[in-house]
Amino acid sequence: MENETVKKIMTLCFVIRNDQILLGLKKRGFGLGRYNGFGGKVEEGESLEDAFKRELFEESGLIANSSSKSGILEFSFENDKKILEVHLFTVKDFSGEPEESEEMAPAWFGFKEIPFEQMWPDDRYFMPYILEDKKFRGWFKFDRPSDADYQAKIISMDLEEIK
Ligand code: 6OG
Repeated sequence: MENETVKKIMTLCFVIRNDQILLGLKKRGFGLGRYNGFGGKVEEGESLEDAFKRELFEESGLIANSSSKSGILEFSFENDKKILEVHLFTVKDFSGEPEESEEMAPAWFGFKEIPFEQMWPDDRYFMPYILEDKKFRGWFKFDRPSDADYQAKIISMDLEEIK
C-alpha cells in the first residue's frame, strides 16, 4: 500500500573506555560525513544483540564481550512514511583495537570533546543518558537526513528516562 508506514529496525552501539567514547566518521551512505556510534539494519532472523555485535565488528573490528541495552528511539522525516526504530546499546567490555573499515573511520573522544556539530542533532539530547548509564526512550522528527554538508533539523521530539 502506498500510504503504509514502513518500519526499519536498526541498532546503534556506543563503546566506552574510561572517560572516552568511540565514534566512527561515516564514509558512505546514510549520515555520510557525520560521527555516530556503530550499527545498521537488523537482518532477518537476527537478534538485536547479534545485529549490533555484527555491525560493531564489521565497522570497527571490535568484539563486544558484554553490553547493556541503553534505549530505543524512533526517527522519522517530513514527507517520508519510513520510521527508523533504533535500538541503542552501550559496550564497556570489548576485545581488539578499533580499525578503519570501508564504512567508518573510528576515533576516541573525551566525554567533553564529543563533536556534536558533526553528528546527528538528536545525539546531543540522548548522549547524557549514555554517559550516565541511564536508560531512555523517545522519538525525533527531522526535516530531512543529515549528510556531510547538512545537519538535519529537529522539528519535534520527545525523550524520557526509563527505569
Ligand atoms: P546504515 O544505514 O548505514 O546504518 N541512525 C541514526 N543515528 C543517529 N544518531 N541519529 C539518527 O537520526 C539516525 N538514523 C539512523 C542507525 C545507519 C546507522 O545510523 C543510525 C544505524 O546505526 C535520524 O546501515
